[in-house]
Amino acid sequence: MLRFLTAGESHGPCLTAVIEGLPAGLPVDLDAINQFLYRRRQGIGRGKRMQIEADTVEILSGVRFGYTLGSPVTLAIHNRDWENWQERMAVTGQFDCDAVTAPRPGHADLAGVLKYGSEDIRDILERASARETAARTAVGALLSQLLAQCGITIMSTVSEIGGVTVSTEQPEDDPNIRAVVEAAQRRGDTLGGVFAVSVVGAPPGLGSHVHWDRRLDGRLAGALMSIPAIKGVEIGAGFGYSGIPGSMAHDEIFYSSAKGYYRTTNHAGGLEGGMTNGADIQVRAVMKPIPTLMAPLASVDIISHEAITANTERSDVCAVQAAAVVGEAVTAIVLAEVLLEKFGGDHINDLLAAMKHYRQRIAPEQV
Ligand code: EPS
Repeated sequence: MLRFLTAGESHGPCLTAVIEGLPAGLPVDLDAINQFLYRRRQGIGRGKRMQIEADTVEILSGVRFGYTLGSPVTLAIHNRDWENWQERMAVTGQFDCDAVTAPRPGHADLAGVLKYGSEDIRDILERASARETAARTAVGALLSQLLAQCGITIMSTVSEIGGVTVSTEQPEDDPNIRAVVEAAQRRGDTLGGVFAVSVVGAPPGLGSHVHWDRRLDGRLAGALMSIPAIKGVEIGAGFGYSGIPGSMAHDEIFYSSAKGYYRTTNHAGGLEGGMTNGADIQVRAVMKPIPTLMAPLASVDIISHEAITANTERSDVCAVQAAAVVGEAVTAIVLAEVLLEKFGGDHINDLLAAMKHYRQRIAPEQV
């Protein structure tokens, strides 16, 4: 069983992740993990924090001479900004700074202080911050290396920001997107958007129909919805299914000895009955606009209950391009989980041999 935990506050000393259940013998490419993290820092509308941080990973356990040992892998990303927050985020000593008391609509602030009994919203926002996704991205980056060994690759694209369609020719630096994000910034506003994640090369039969919590569509949707600010996920034709009859909705099945079973459409987004069906997995997610507005919305002070405006602090105007990279990472995590559930193996070669055996069983003509 593959499992992992992340820890760390946004302005604390370090973000960490511990991954348990990785097979031994997996070559680890640290530069590729750092490149994944670099991509997460990019995008139109990212804030000043991303210029401060380098987001490079230190591996503290589980890897020797470039290969996993099968023991827990600990990843650490040191927060460079910690230097500027040591007094406000000290582990020991007495509280001696201004408390944050103006909750932001849309953030974890209000529900968090009520639930955890705090009079300083910082106790909540530090962990609620999307900074945590740096740790999850590092985990996903490592697990995508496991998937690559098994012939599975994951990609993402951003299709829409602030209601504007992203150009397919210049997706990273579309001038129309830059204009709409800069206009939002001038207004003190923020923007959300839509991204898509696709998985190529997954064999049929990952996940299972036999029990609800083994259905891969549910697990993928849950993973994507757990990225801060994600408010909707769809698989394949998704909400579009509402407008088409069954005769047009489902992907007819064909067979040839060269290709095996194949489809000419992929409305299902690669998932049927909670399992991969061998087609590309296609998932889309919508991110709401970031709740930290420089022209803040109405709120209520959590101590005095007087009407005030919400807390403002350094943040992003838009982070949809970063969220797409995180979407790739969480998808890699879930795919690695179901891959290891199906094929297991304490050494990477056991995993590869089990996959080969399975492919021979289900498609003897094609192997
Ligand atoms: C983020 C780091 C944060 C924000 C952003 C994501 O840095 P800071 O709060 O120091 O500016 O840029 O967090 C949020 C949008 C949020 O709502 O918390 C990161 O590393 O991705």
